[in-house]
Amino acid sequence: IYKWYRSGLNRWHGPGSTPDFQDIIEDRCYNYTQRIRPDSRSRNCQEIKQAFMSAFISKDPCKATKEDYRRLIDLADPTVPCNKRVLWSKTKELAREYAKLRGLVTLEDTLLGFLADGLHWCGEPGSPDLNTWSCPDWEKDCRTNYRSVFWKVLSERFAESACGTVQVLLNGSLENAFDEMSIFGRVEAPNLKPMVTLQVWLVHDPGKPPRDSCSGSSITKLKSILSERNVRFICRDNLRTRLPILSNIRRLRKQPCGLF
Ligand code: N1C
Repeated sequence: IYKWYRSGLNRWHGPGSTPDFQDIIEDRCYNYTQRIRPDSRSRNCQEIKQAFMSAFISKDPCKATKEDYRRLIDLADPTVPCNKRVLWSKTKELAREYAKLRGLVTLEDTLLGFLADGLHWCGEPGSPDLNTWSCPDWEKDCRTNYRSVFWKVLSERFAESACGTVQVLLNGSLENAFDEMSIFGRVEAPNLKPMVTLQVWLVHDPGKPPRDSCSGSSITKLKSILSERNVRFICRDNLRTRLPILSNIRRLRKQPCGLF
């Protein structure tokens, strides 16, 4: 019976739920609401944790819907300013450093983004527990898994409610800095509001020659998606910085032509 049980829980190709998921959510929630953003102190962390758990516990891990997260999102709707948003694709650490230095915000600066950052979670029909053996992988198992749907819903809301100038850091050390299949490509860029300006920063590793540029085909594709939506577009490339961890951020900040 144990063997059967284990093989059932082990059938997905992605990492299993993060151990102590519930405790991490709770700790992060108190940390965020009391220390990081004390203006959000009125949020009820117990209720938020319960809403998160009941979104996916005992459910088929491949049948996540937006609806499943509705209650959680209602409880923790972000209040970050609409004109200070930073998006990213394959440049997460750098984007966060950049946002911090410029007083801007990424999705991980909102309560829900902060709670779920770097975690994995999924349940199992008929079980009150998280599956810590494996969770569905986006490519190999199913796209409608609870983690993907979560980031999709959050990213969509973050992008569609943005205003003014939105910045995005893309990775110019890749062949296609703009990846149509990424969350930025599928969800965020196509949901920006007309009249928003998207400022693209194409950054690349100083140790390597850039592989993509503002005039390359992937960025041209992005430009056309945006122009259909009446989103204004500015692109700057040849910005050298270490990816993904930025060790020389302070030095770059002092350079007049650098990203900072
Ligand atoms: O698929 P991506 O990047 O283009 O998604 C990034 C894009 C950002 O602008 C964020 O606003 O979408 C948002 N976002 C997150 O904030 C986030 N935090 C953690 C999307 N995904 C996020 N994750 C996880 O990293 C999630 O599991 C997702 O699949 C990856 C995104 O990686 P990417 O391809 O570099």
